[in-house]
Amino acid sequence: MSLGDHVPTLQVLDPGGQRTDAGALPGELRHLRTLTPAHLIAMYRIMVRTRAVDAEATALQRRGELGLWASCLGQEAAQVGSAHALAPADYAFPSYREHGVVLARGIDPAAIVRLFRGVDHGGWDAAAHRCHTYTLVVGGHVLHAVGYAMGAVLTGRDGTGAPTDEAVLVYLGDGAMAQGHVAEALVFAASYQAPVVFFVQNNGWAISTPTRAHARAPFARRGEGFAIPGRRVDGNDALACFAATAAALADARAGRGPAIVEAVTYRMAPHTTADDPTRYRDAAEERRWATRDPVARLEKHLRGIGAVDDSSAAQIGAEAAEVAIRMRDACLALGPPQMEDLFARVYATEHQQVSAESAAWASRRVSHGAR
Ligand SMILES: Cc1ncc(C[n+]2csc(CCOP(=O)(O)OP(=O)(O)O)c2C)c(N)n1
Ligand SMILES: [Mg+2]
Repeated sequence: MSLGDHVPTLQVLDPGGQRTDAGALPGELRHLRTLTPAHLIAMYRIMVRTRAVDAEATALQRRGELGLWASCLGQEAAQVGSAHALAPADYAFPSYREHGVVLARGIDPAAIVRLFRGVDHGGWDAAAHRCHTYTLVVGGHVLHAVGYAMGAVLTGRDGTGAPTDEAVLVYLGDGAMAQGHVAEALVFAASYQAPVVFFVQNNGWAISTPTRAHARAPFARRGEGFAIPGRRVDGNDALACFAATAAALADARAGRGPAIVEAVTYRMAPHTTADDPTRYRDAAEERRWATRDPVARLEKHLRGIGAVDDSSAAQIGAEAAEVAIRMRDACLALGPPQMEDLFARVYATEHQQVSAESAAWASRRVSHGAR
């Protein structure tokens, strides 16, 4: 028996950038009405920047300046559209390819490359930006996000015990949804009615494992047994991602508990720079998704409503290129990773296990004949 793939999908912009509002619920329409052309241009600007930063970081990795890079190419609408729904006091928990979310939170992209160069465990001040640092343990941060949301309710607004209206937005992938600890996170979120929205970017793949291999029903329905409502959206449509996330976050802030938003999108790039997708997926699939490009879709819409023209689009592109160049220059100004530093900065104070690992690394290094 199959639960099928038939759940309603919210699409606000069709691939040609025309407004359809297909499947929009009243709450979502209300949030869409709050968007001015200036909001849409702000979203578009961050999406274009994200793409430029992503391409530059990929080039830096190819030149040996970064150890690894996880591209978000094709997922800019899912990330920037949803992050646009965050209020300043809300808290975001990205996984490891949410560069669009990080930029939307006002974090300098030069901070992101610090992690991928191996000079930092994080790169930015999570509390100041209300955006947690990246987690590479798949789904590990989903428990942290739920715990944080439970804590926000327990300690109240600014720790005063007064009711809080802070919500948490946690980003996870289709593959992460198969992790046991993510199921535990759903149990706790539902039991405590924690103010947390699970934003699942279903990009079709968990490295080389296709989504269909481990998910027999849409992720929008995964919450049913936990009593967590779910919603599926076109993940290449920034406005659909905004509207569904804004409605879910508003419910969470109002004490109506957690929700799942499944954004159906596609990872246009390799899993990371260490991956070769030609070994496991079809070029025709990539070509099909290229016709649904999320940045082009929002741009078509903006041109259609007269909010962007050739000259302003070129200016936004030039600004994005400058941001990427500044990130490259900042990266090249960083020295090589210092392993001793990395061990020293795991905990604020010395820790027995880390000290043992540091000593083991040092003796291995000597046995390999390093300086
Ligand atoms: C606990 C754990 N298991 C395995 C891995 C190796 N790994 C890294 S990313 C990944 C796939 C994750 O896929 P998904 O959740 O769909 O996210 P995406 O990479 O597609 O954004 C795996 C298996 C890991 N980092 N952590
Ligand atoms: Mg995936």
